Amino acid sequence: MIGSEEWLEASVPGCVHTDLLANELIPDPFYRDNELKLGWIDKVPFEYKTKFKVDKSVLNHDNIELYFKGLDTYADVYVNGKLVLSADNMFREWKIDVKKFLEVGKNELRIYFHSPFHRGLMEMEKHTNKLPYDLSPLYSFANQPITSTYTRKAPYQYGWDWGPVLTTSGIWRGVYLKAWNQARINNLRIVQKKLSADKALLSAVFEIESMSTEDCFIGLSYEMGGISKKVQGIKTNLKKGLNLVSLDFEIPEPKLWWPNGMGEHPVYDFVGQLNIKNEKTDKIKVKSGLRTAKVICTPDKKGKSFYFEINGIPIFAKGANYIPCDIFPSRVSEEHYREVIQAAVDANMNMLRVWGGGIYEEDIFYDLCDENGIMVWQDFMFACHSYPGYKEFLESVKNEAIDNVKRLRNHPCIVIWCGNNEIDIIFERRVREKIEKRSPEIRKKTLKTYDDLFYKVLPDVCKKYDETRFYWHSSPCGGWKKHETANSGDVHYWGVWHEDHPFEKFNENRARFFSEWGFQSYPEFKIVKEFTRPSDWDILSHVMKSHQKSSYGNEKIDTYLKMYYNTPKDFRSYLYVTQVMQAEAGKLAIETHRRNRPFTMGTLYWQLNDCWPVASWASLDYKNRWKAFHYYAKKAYSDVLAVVSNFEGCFKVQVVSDLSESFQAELEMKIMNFTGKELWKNSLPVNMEANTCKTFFEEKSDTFLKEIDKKNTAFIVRLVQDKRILSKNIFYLVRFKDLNLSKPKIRKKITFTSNSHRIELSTDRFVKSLYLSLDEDVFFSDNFFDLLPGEKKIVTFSSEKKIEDFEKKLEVMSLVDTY
Ligand code: BMA
Repeated sequence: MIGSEEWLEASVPGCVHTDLLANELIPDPFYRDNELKLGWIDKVPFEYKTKFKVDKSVLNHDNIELYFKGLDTYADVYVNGKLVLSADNMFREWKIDVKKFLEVGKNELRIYFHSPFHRGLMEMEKHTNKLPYDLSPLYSFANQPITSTYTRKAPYQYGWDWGPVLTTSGIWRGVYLKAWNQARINNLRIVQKKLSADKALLSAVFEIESMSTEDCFIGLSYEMGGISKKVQGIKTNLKKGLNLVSLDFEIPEPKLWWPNGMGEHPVYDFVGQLNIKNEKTDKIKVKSGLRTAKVICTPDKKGKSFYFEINGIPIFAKGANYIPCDIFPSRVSEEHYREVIQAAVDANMNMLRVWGGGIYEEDIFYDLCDENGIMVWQDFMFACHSYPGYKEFLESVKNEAIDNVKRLRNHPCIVIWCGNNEIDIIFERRVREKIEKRSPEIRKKTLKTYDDLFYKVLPDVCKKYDETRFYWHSSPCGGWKKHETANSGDVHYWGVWHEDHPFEKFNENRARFFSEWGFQSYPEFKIVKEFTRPSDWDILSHVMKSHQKSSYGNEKIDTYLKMYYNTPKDFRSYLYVTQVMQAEAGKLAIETHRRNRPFTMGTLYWQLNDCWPVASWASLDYKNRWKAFHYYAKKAYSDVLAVVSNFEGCFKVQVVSDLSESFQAELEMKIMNFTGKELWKNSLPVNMEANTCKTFFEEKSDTFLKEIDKKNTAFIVRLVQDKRILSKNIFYLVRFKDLNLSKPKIRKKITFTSNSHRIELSTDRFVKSLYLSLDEDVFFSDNFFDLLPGEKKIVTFSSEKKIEDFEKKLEVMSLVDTY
């Protein structure tokens, strides 16, 4: 820290907050309201230094480059006291020729980080006047000036309606010293020109930097499933400077990459080789998968379709919006990435949207999405604000886009580039109105700043560096310079939550593709205990309110609680009921969107994960523990789903299948009262085509449910194939607060074998959203489920050690216990 005499240990990759924390100079930013005490950190500069050894053999190279994978953000870099770089964009990679600054033996690298807050302010002051019309802030989630839009840095660190204001600085990605002679391969891109079952026509495009004109040989091999093959290399001539060399080749019987649930997700390893004068000059390794990916926007009677087509098959996108896993992204471990992607896979998702207010993710994130068949909707990092359009800013964005498109374009998982999050609708709804009143000249200029970024700079980069991928200029929108509408393009549906629409509106609200919708909940009591003291255990306490970043979050939750649930009797019940409410709302939305296929072809809820412990729309908490919604989402996203709906006077049972093959099964339906008595039942054969939704049972609600005591019954549907349950669903006929639930007698039988616990549960009457909890951090195979009388439910969890007094420690509660 500047001004302090002492140099402290620091980590690279890292950031100032985590370094200060490790040196015990600041308290844990997530504990109680500590965040509010740390606002000084982004107002002061910090300096990092290190010594590194360069030996003669390294220094003898013709070129030595200092390579930063990322610097956050305003960083002056000095090598042996000489300024070699002034960085100003967190999302860029920086490569500096440092040969002339290095010495044999010890060298010093020093980096001075300016306060992002002050530098942002300076940029803002310098350029606001030059902007035709100051549009910032359109809206602000934090109470500080929106300097963020003038700084190319992760927007969410300036505060969001689920995130703290912890605006950090630091060497957030790796640093390398790269030495080379003569020529090197900077980049290898695998371009798919034609793909069919019998062969893939590909081109390997090498970007080679050469110090002189040279004859060279370019070679390539690829590996799949342990078998390596060499393709015919080429001889060519390199000119001095940058060269693009294409090597066309074929892969016979290619192994196609498919989204999760549709098939395998094989990833090929490619090794590119550069030889000059029979010497192996350089080598590069990249991975890629073979698939075609299209976004189909075809006009039809209602508007225009919007869906993803992979290898010629229309895919219903099932997934969530993804935000960075930590407010300090440099400390996210590989293990954490594995868990979060695994949680998406386990919940039967096939798509994640990397939302534009976060970061272009680490390579490992995309590697894991490749390996697991998770398609990625990749936003560029712009969200919810107007951004400036001055020359230097556009240039910086262009370079940032080039760096990231080039880094990520070989990943088969990425299926769309998207310009920004919600700026188009904000422009439509707010800015255009505001500027209508201005002179035509100002109006023109203002709109130009938006168009320059999202209709020119970004699509131009995509076209030049990754022409095979689809570019969509904003999420949501209705098409090229068209508003979002239900009938074309993608939609963010926030009527439920932001506009107080009842959950039932999910039924009515139709769109081609829901790229956002959601509902908030609190994390579990166990987690709340980690960041609070007992005196904070009140939703309205100062500390709890510091972990609720939506200005009207608690109000909204209360409004919906009143609509659907009995008032929770205490703090713990409150936390639990908010989770169940979020889960039920999410279930209804997902089921509705899926049964509306093929009109609707995708649903991504807001949001998968959290970046700190907080009340939020996430289905996973900060430590990737499953909230009720994640368990519900897993069921609602299962490949085969039986759905019940009661809407516009029509009671329906439908089956949705995302399977690529047809199947037959039996649909068993019954109405049961809460003590387990069957009041009605029916069973039908089901013949399902691949990838469809079909209605099997349809009655007029009034007539069908006339004699039914709705407060004491539920409709249960099972889809059974050879005694195997493909899908099971329970549908309630009234709102949850109107159910006549009574205290059940729940029997538990617990067995422990090696490292796995098995809990067998049964009940004498209906149990709504049964919740198992333990103080130990364990993962239950199922939770928050409804338990029916006469049913045996097995829940397992693994734990290395036998938990002492397990029976006593295992807590079981359900909705009836909360009021
Ligand atoms: C969406 C997102 C975020 C926000 C969320 C909840 O529209 O794009 O900006 O966090 O709503 O309000």
